[in-house]
Formats: sequence, C-alpha cells, structure tokens
Amino acid sequence: MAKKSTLSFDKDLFKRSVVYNVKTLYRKSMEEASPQQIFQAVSYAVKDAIVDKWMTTQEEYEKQDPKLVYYLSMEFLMGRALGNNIINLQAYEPVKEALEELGVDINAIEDQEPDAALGNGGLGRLAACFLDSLATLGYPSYGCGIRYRYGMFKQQIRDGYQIEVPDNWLENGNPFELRRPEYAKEVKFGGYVNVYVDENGRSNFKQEGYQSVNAVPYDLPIVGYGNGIVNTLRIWDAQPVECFRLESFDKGDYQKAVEQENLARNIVEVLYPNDNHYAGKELRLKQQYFFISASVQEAVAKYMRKHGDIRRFHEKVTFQLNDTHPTVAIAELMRILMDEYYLTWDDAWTVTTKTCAYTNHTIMAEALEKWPIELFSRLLPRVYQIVEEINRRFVKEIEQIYPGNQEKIRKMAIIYDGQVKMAHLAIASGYSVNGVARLHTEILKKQELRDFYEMMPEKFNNKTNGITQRRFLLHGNPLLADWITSHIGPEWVTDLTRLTKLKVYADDEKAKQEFMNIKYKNKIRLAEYILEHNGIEIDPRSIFDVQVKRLHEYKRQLLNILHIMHLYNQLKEHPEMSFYPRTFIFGAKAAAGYVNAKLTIKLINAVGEVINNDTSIRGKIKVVFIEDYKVSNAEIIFAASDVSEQISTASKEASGTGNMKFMLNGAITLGTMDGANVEIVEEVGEENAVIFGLSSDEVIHYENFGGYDPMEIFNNNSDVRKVLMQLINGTYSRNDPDLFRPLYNSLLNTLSTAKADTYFILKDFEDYAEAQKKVEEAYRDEKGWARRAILNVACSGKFSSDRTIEEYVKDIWHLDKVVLPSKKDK
Ligand code: GPQ
Repeated sequence: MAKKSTLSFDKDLFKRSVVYNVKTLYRKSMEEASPQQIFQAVSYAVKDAIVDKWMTTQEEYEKQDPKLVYYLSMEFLMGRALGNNIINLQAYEPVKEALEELGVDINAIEDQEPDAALGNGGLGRLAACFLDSLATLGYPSYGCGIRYRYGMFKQQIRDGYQIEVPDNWLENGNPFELRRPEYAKEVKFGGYVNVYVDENGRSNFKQEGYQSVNAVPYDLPIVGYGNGIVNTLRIWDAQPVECFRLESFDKGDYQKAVEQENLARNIVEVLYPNDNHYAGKELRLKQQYFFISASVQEAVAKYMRKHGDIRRFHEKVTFQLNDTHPTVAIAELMRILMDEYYLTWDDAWTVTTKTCAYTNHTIMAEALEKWPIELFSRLLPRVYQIVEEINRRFVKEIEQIYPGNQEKIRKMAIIYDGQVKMAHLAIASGYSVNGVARLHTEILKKQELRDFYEMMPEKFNNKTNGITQRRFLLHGNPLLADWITSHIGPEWVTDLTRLTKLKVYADDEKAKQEFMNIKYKNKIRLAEYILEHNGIEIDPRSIFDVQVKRLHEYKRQLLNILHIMHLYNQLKEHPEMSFYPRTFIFGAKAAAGYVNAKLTIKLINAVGEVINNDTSIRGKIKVVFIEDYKVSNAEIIFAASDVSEQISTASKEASGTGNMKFMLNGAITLGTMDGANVEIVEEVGEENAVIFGLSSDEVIHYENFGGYDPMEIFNNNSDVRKVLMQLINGTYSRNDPDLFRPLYNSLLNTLSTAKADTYFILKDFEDYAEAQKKVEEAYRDEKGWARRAILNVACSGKFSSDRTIEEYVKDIWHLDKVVLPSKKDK
C-alpha cells in the first residue's frame, strides 16, 4: 500500500474487537457468522478507531473556532465506506492481514456493504469527493443532506429493458452512522403568516396553522487521509413531531394529525432519480426546504453557542449551494436572522449575501428549477414573502442600472411569469457564482448567464471539478497504485501533481511492460466481474472501450451504439478486413420516466444480443451492458479501461468527472471538446487523446442560427443511412420492427416540423467513426499505446479534488487549515 500504515494500529486489538463484535451483536463465533455479520463486526471495529479521532477533531475545532464551510447538497453519492475508511486511516494492509488471520477475505467483506447511493451521478459524486478532500486537507466542514430511506434505484436488466428495483440500503443497518436526536429541529410547512406588532413597535411575522416535521440528524464520519482529521456528513431523517394523540380525535384534529404523520413518512422516503432534469414535484420542494431549514437552523444555533453577535455570522460560516437545489437556504437564513434574531432587512441581507455561494452544474434548460408561485407560496408562505422582497429590491436595482430596459427585468427577475427562478435567486443573493470547468464557466458568462455576468462580473469564477485519488486509484486500482508508489514514492496520495514524475517512464520499456501487465490484470478482474454478474464472456486481450455514466441524450450513448452497428455492418460485408478485437462496455441508469433513454438501453442490449451471438465474426466485437452501474463497480471498471468515451455534444457536459477517473487509471480519452475534456487534452497533449466532432462554438451557432439538416446527412452518407434503416427494419427487434422508431424519429423526424437530432449525432457520426479508426491504429502499436496511457496518468495531477478544494478555499470560502496538536495519530 502507498504509505506506511499508522503505527498506532494494533492488529491484535483489532482482531479481538472483531470477534467481540460478532459475539455481542449476533451471539455467534467467527465460524458461525455470515459474511454480512462479519462486515458489520469489522465496521464497528473500524468505527471504534474512527470515533476517537472524530472526537479529537471536533474538540479541536471547538477550541480553535475556525471558519466552517457547510456544503449543502441534495445528493452525496458516497459509495461504500468501509474500504475507504480503512484506506484513509492508513490501515488497509494491517486490517487485511488481521482479517486473513481470522480466515476472512477483505474483498469479500467489502462486497457485503451496500453502496450509499444518495445521489444520481456526477453532481452527487462530486460532493462525496469534496468531503474526502476537505477532510484530507484539514478544512473544517460539514456536508448537509438527506438520509433517504431509499437511494438511487437498483437497476436490473430483463429482456434488455431496465427494471428499477428499490434500494433498501439501510436494511441491515448502517454501522458507521450515529443518530443525534439532541440536535433535532422542527421544520414547518404551509399555513399562513400573521403579523403582530410588539410593545417596541416591531413587526413580528409568525407562521401559523402549519404542519411540521421533526428533522433528526444522523452523522457519518468523513476520515481524512493520514491526518487524524474526521469531519462530519450530516444527513437528516424526518420523524413525526408527536406521536398520535387520542385527544386529537376529540378536538377534531384527527385529519391533521394523520397528515402530519404522513408528511414525515413521505418526505425522506426516496431520492428523485433525475439527473440534469427538473420535474417540478411538490414533494421535491418539501425535501429541499426540509433539509435546508434543519441545516441552517443548526448552523445558526452552533454559531450562537459560541458567539454573541449574529451580525458576524459570515465571518465563521459559509454555505456552498450545490446547484440550485439548496437555494431556499438564502431565504431561510434571512427568515431566521429577521424573525428569530430581529435583524433589520439590511443587516440580514448583508450577512446572507456574505454567507451564500452558488455552483452551477449545467446549462441544460430542462434542468433549471422554476417553481410555480402557487406551489412555492402555499408550501413556504413566510419564505415566499422574503423571496418576493428580495425580488422587489433586485428588480429595482436592475432598473437603476438599466433604466427603462424591460427586457433585462424579464430575463433576470427572480419572480416572473408566475414562477420563482431559483438560479436567479442564487445569483442575486450569493457572493460567488462558479461553473465547474473552464469552458462551462465561459459559456455561462457569454451565453446562459450573460446578463447577470454583465451586471455583476465580480461574482463569477471557475472551479474545474476534480476527483479523489484515494478512492479512484489507491482503493480502486491497488496494482497501479503500488506500481506508482514503487516508482515515485507515496506522496501522490495527498499531492496528485507528483504524478508528473511518471513521465520519464513513458519511454522506459520495462515500465511500459509492467504498466500494460497491470492493465491486463485489471481487465481480467473486470472480465470476471462481468462473467459473474452478466454471464457474458469477454476477452481481456481485446480493447476495452468504455462508456459509463448516466444515460442522457446529450451524453450520446446513441452515437456510440450506432457506430457499433456500423462496425458490425462492415465486418459482415468484409469478413476479412483487418479488425482489432474490441469489447464495448456500457453502464448507465436512465431516469425512470425518460423514454428515449430507456429505449437506448434496450437498443444497446438488443445490438449486443445479435452481435455477441453471431459466431461468424468470431468474437471480434462484444457489446456488454453492465447492470447497476454504481460507485463500487465503477472503481473496477475505470481500472480496466483502455478507451474512455467522453462524447457529449460540445457545450452540453458542464465538466464530466468520469473522464478524469479514466485518465487517472491510464485510459485514453476519445472525446469531444466539451467540459473538462478541454483541460484534459491541454494537460496530456492532443496527441495523447483522440478528439473529434463539432466545437461548442459551432454547436451554439447552429442552435442560434439554424443551418443543420440531419436529412442531408441521411441522404448523402450511405453508412449512416444503413444504420438508421436498421433501427426501423427489425434488424435488432425482429418481433417488433417499430420498437426503435422513436430513436429514429429523434434523429430525423420526417413527419413533423419538430426539431430533429438536437444533439448533432448524425453531424458528428463520420468524424467519430474516423476517430475510432485512429483508436484502433493506435492500439495496434502496443508500445505507443503504453506510452500514451502512462502519460495520461502522469498528466492527471490537475484533476484531483484536492486541487479543486484548495481553489474554493482560496477564492471563495477563505478557510484556515486545522492541524491537530499531536498529529502523531491518537
Ligand atoms: N450534473 Cl445539473 C449532474 O450530475 N446532475 C445534475 O442534475 C446536474 C449536473 C453534473 C454535470 O452533468 C457534469 O458535467 C458535472 O461534471 C457534474 O455535475 C459535477 O459538476
């Protein structure tokens, strides 16, 4: 393992602790205990070691009283905790040994843990990486979110279709969590607002006739790597405010009591499985306010336990809003400051606007949250009043800067056309607005948020995303991690820029051989996983060409599978053509209601079914759809990949973070100039990636001025035509030739005037096919490939979330690092 393990780790004590836990939790011996029970026992033993550090850290924070960041997010896609915690305790090797001595395989035990899938995709996983980096860098911080009873659904593939199965992740209990009822908070919904004038002539606003729920926090430890720091992820559960009271019957409040209880039951029931898409559901707004009100109340209460003057709140606290989902925090903070601490509007506004900062994660119009006034004001009557007043003052400001310009008001107002626009609220009230990759931030400034940028340019900044190398290399790819450490030492674990030292090995024959051997072993590991979970046999000597990410039209899995259909056509037509064996691997969940996305999954499986069973092509192409793509199997997939498919329509992928995980594991990017791909290519050099397709400027130009007709391509390109006809002639759906017609229509739409091929799939097809030929050529040159792969690893240093967090700290949060007094590891 990378660094020497913590000296204080006592292997014998640990073993005794595991045996003891099995006994007291289950009344069993090690021999009798099930793997799940051993997982629980091991986790409690690890937690024991964590809790000491957790207490020490929090005591130290109390003492030093540093400024805190609260990372407010509807999603934390944590994955599994056990392995990561042991890694960050620097105890992986000794724990592994201890377990071996107990006759237990650590991998089998880790596999018992359900993923904590409290997120959809990139946005949620980014939050998880940030927490890892914050703890590792020693920055005092809280993650605040929701303890969903059911996380991201589990995906099963039946007959090629996605089936959603509930994710009952808490079924066996979560050994790492800590219930903290002493910090419970009441959250109020609905009712109306009354104004009372008190003896000082002050107006008091009171929400009355409301329903409320009790928010009860559960704390999860976030272990920093090798520094003794343990931060907290606080996720809120909902409980009914009071138990059923029989007297309610008599008072006629029965109905209300039932409703209140139902509210508590429903509110945290399930994560909405939408990625980059706003559905406008009332329950979703309830979820948002629920965890925000509880988190803001607790942040204020915590501050006031130590400080006298609420007017200086922003000196000790900052809120980072992970997209617009937590934006109601702005109005909630205003409410608490004015209604509970009696600050004037101006004083409350000063504090709030110095506390809140907003991260934008997309330019996709369908992701923008706009709540109908009717719904918003009914659910949050007092908060709505405050938003109205923020809007009134903001509109006045616009009028002062742009006198008589109605257009500006129409485009920028927070409340307009019967809707509350959350992004506008976040920008008007926050002190920082950031995009998540350079290109994305530039598009925000020049296009989507242009008016806001012109009015307040000082707020805008870029923070290119990053990922944690502790999970996605040290834990996920131990062979490569050890190889790297043996060549350049272990410092990369906490300073990823050190990987540049690997550059010299790109021209070292022995190193290249070793590197490719490791990749090969990781491909065998993935092949075994796929055989076990999908029943498909794949050849580890073939090129592993991988696209794993949420299924979304803009990410263009359809382009990938259409190209595979084309390759297959070519192989059938020219059986003797030279062709390097290729395994195309997909993994993707589709939102349950996203028809075209689900149909694309069916298409991928249908194409796989035909190709994989066609013995005439002698296994030259395999198509695999990995069921239930999630953080835990992602770690295995990245480690085994040769080609990283990052093929979104340019301008649409804000950043991407999977692209970075592939690069870190030595895969070569096949991508468009979109999101962080631009910066990946800048780091590694264009010759060490394969780039194709329209630029974002070209895409935006077509979108604004027209001039692209997919039918023209259909008419002129026989390869494209053939593939498209196969979508509607039953080639991949013998019993129902019309099955894939909706996908065909999305590309051509011959019948209506509706837009066709909005994601420029046909436009980019030829260029993509050319790029794929380059990939094959490059792979045939084994040494050249090894060189490129090593350079990708060596140049991935920029993409650590440690770097990203340092930038947030320096430019936005202004936190001080906390170092524990006896960093000798207690
Ligand atoms: N992202 Cl708005 C999500 O995963 N879900 C969302 O709802 C929104 C954005 C992603 C975005 O698509 C990726 O390009 C980013 O890399 C990621 O957020 C993290 O910033």
